[in-house]
Amino acid sequence: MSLESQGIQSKKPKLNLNLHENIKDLSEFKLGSVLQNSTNRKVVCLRGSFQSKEGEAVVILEKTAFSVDDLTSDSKFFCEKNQLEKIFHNDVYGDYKYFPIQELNSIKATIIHPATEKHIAKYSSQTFYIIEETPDIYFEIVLPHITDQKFDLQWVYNILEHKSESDRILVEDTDPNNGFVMVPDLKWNGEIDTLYFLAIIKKINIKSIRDLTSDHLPLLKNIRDKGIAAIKNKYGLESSDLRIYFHYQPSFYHLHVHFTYLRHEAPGILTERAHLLTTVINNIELLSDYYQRSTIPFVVRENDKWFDKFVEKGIVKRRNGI
Ligand code: G7M
Repeated sequence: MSLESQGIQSKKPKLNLNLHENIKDLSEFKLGSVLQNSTNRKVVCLRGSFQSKEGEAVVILEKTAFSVDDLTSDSKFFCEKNQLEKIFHNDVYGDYKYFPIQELNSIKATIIHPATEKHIAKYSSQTFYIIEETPDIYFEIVLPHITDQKFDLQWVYNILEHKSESDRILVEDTDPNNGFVMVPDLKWNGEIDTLYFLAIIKKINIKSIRDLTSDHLPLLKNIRDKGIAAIKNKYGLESSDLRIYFHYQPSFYHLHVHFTYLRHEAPGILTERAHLLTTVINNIELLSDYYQRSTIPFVVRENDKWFDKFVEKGIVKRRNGI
């Protein structure tokens, strides 16, 4: 049964759907402002627009990690086509700029167009606060916000219905209760060193870990076992090489699990956001309604729409001018 026939409609605006079909370079991108420049992660997030295209755009450029596979002694990293430009040398120390050939020198680009205010807020640098979310806060503030905001899940349904990314599916289980689709995360550049998959469940009524009970143990164990087996089969990694986790809060409310390479420090793995799948399973096995009874901390940004509600209720205090 299609998601439309279950009454779930696309909320996507019908604008400019062809940008991603034809774009070859960024010459038509008109930069408005730099939303964020992370010198640590080597990511820059830009706001702007495309000439003759309606709506705003967010462009994220990321210098990618080295791949060990490219670093063999006969690799193109060490050939004469690459330019080495000396800045200075002093005794045994030399400081250079190195310009490897184009194929070794790509930048990962993510383009969001048309971008909404939510996208722009998400990629802007902001002040963060921790909220200790009790079940009462969840029902009073968080759940109504999730319901009101009508998060656009069209890209998720496109994956589940094989309308997009179907050629990227690593593993799929079509069972209506315990099934899921596993695809490379949008952020992954395909290098094994930064391996990153996303398992998206087939069922449509589980928003986040808050909804999980012992009824969902078969689903969670199925994702764990089949996801690990698929990664082992294709990439030769063991379960002990993987960090498998949920985000709380997630950025979209249709349950999904992150599978990343343990040695890759993916964004969103800090303790205030990541919940290991095995810990979640263990907690539910100990107490079926663990996630309905728990206080679950999460981080909120000052520019998020719901931030003011937490301030109004006295749950968090705005830091003045800091
Ligand atoms: O924080 P949260 O648990 O909601 O993580 C959502 C994940 O979905 C992030 O890691 C995103 O990079 C990933 N993601 C977002 N979009 C829009 C897409 C998409 O269109 N395709 C894929 N494969 N991953 C996405």
